[in-house]
Amino acid sequence: MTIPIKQIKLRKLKMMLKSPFTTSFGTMQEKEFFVTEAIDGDGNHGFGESVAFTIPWYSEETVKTTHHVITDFLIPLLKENILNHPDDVLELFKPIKRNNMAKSALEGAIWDLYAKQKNIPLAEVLGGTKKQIDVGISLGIQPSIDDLLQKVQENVKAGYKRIKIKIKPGWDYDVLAEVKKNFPDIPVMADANSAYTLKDISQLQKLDELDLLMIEQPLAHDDIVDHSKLQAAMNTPICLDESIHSLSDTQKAIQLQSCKIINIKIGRVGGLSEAKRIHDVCKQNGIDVWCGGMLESGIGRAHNIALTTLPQFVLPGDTAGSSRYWEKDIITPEVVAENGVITVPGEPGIGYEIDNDALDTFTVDEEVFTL
Ligand code: OSB
Ligand code: MG
Repeated sequence: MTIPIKQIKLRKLKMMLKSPFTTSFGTMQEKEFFVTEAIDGDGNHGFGESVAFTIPWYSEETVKTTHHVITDFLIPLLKENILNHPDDVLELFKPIKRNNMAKSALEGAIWDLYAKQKNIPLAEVLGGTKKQIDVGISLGIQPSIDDLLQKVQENVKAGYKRIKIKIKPGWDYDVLAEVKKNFPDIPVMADANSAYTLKDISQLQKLDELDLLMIEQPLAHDDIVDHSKLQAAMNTPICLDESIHSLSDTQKAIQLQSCKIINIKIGRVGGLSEAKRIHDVCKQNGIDVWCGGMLESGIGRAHNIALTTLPQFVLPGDTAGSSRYWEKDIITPEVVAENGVITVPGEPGIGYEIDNDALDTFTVDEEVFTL
C-alpha cells in the first residue's frame, strides 16, 4: 500500500504570543512558522508545523531556511518518490544534510495524513498507549523575582506538574532558591539554553544544593563532551536539548554519560520517526525522556501530545495548554490542561480539527505544490 499524496500546501503564519518569552539567548513575541498540509484524493488532510524561529539563536535553522529547504529540496524528493509508510520519509530525506526542522514539518503532515487514511489516532499509529499525559510549564526569564514567583504561583494553582525556570548567569541560584523556598512541593527544574561553560563549574555545582529535578542544556549547543565532564561532577541530572539531533547523537551521549535525561523535540530531531527511535534507545538504556516545546500552535502541540503517549515519556513535558500562549489557537477544541493533565484525543490523526477561520486570519502567505 502506498500513501497517495496529491498536493502539499504551505501556509506561512504570523501569530502574537500573549506575552514575550525570554531565554538566555533572547526574547520572542511574534511567532512566524509554516503550517504544512498533505492532501490525498479522498478528502483526507494531514497537518504539520515548522518550529524554526526567525533568528538562528536556538539552532541554525530559520523560517527562511525552512522555506528554502522545503520548496527547493524536500518537495522535489516527494514528487519523485513513492512512500509506503511515513517512516520512509526519514530515508528519503537523508541525502539532505540536517535541516531537521524543515524535514519534520513535512514529515508531520504525512504522519497525520497516514493516520487519517487508516482512520486511527496518531498516538496509536506511533505505538503510544497513554490516554492522558502529565505536563508542566516553562517560565521565561522575568523582569524581577517577584514577577517570577507570581507566575509560579498561578501555574502551581492551575495544577501543572512541574515548573521549568529559564536561567542564565546572574539569574540562577538565588532565583531558583527563592522558588524552592516558596514552593517546596512542586518539582522544579532549570533550563540554561547553553548559557554556561565549564569555567562556571563551581557555580553549576552549587545548584546541587537545590534538589532540582534536572538542569537542561547548561553548556554549549553543540557539545556532549563537556556535558559528560559536568555530569560526572554534579548530582543534579543533566538533560540535553540543543545537543541532540539524532539517534546517533543520543547513542554517543549515552556512551559518554553526558546526561541522564533527554528532552525530545520532534522538529530538532527531524521528525516523528527519528523521535521514536531516540525514545526506544533511551528506554533500552534507562534514560528518562520528556517532550519539549517550541512555543507551537495547536498543530505542533497535537503532534507533541501524540508522541508523549509512548511509554518512556516518564517526566512531565513542556506541552502546556493553548491558552498559555495564544489568545486564539488554530485548532478546535484548543489544547486544555486540567490539573496538569491533557487527555489524549481519540479522533483520527492529530485528533483536533483545524479552525479554518483562525488559520485564515493568521496566514500571510500560501503556496500549493502538486505532486
Ligand atoms: O529550550 O526548551 C527550550 C522555547 C523556545 C526555544 C527553546 C525552548 C523553549 C521553551 C518553551 O522552553 C517550551 C514551550 O513552552 O513551548
Ligand atoms: Mg531547552
